[in-house]
Amino acid sequence: MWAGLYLGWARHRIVVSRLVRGGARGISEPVTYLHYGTEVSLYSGKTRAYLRYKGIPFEDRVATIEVYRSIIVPEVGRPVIPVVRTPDGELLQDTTVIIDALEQRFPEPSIYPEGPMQRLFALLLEVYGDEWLVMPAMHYRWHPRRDNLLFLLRELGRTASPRAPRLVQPLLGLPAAMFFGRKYQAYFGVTPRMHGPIERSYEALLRDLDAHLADHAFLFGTRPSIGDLGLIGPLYAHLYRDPAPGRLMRRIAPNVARWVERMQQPEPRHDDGFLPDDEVPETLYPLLARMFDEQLPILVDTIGRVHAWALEHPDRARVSRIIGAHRYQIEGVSEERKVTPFSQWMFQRPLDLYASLDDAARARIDPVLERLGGLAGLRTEVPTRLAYRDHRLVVEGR
Ligand SMILES: N[C@@H](CCC(=O)N[C@@H](CS)C(=O)NCC(=O)O)C(=O)O
Repeated sequence: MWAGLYLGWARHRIVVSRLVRGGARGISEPVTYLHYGTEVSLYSGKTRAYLRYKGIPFEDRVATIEVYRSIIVPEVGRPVIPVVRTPDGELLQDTTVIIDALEQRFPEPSIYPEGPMQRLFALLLEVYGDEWLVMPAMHYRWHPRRDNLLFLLRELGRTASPRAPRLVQPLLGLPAAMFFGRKYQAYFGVTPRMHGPIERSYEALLRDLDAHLADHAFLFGTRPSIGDLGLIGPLYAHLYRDPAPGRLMRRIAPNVARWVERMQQPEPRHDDGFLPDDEVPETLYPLLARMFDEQLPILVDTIGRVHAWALEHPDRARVSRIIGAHRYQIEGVSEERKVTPFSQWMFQRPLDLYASLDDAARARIDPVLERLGGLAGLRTEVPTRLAYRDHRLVVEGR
């Protein structure tokens, strides 16, 4: 169905040409952004897909041990990827911050739909991808060890020390494998009892998304949105690219696999923008209902926990990465996971949009939210707002 759509790349190229400035002697020099990340990293897949779709000239730089030591840790304050260096030397971190900073510089074509319903659902699906689907991503990466481990050790070793002999690289990948392979279990509460529920939920999600993508190139039409970018993080590096989950995706959700390829390797294609009249296809409803059922209670609880934490720590501006634990539930089975204030900061984006809607928009959107189980959650007040400042999560106003 999409074979006829590969036309009209010119719009993207206009953006690129705006970047070409005259040099000191009148010679044009391309201005390049540097993207520090790696193919195996979940969040790097989000920013790389964004940079490619927008046609922003950038260079992918592998986040080697040396890059962490000399650039990321000194400037960001902790080892985290992806980061983007702008041509004027600024270092941006956090995928949402990176995307929003670049949207200001390259507004067209925007990845934020204008229509309030599409925009709200796109922001919700960004939170879902970034902050929830990381659970199946980690599970399917580290649990099927026999299928994935050698591939991962090679990839992690190649990233850490690209110049080391190839035979030695898997050994050099071990520290990262031990760090990530263990850390996520307690962090997200992915204990053995949750393996079945997480797999059932993820496979149902794949089938739902596959049905949607049989009729649409992206979530909201012929252009990727911030929602697509949220989903591509977990659905690329881990769930498409790692051997075991990659086979699963290609087998039960081939349209999702093709969407991953479209997201990661955008080619000149026809871009009619988002669907007209702020339409959200009903084929997306099961995804939203699943998010509301599994993640929304955790997001709402996080808001209460953050407020209590802020009251207990009146002198602290910087918020801890983890502030206790709470229980979550998937497919009727519950487990404990860490409370991560960062998720609140992401959730504030759709909450703020919802709070700003006029009566006409609410009259249209509320019945859909009600039907899908999200209305009460989206009416949550945020007594302690969080901000992301200088690469740190802080209490707003402190
Ligand atoms: N919310 C952040 C998350 C970045 C992140 O967690 N990146 C991973 C790699 S994909 C990482 O560097 N983790 C190191 C850590 O969490 O200590 C973003 O969107 O950039």
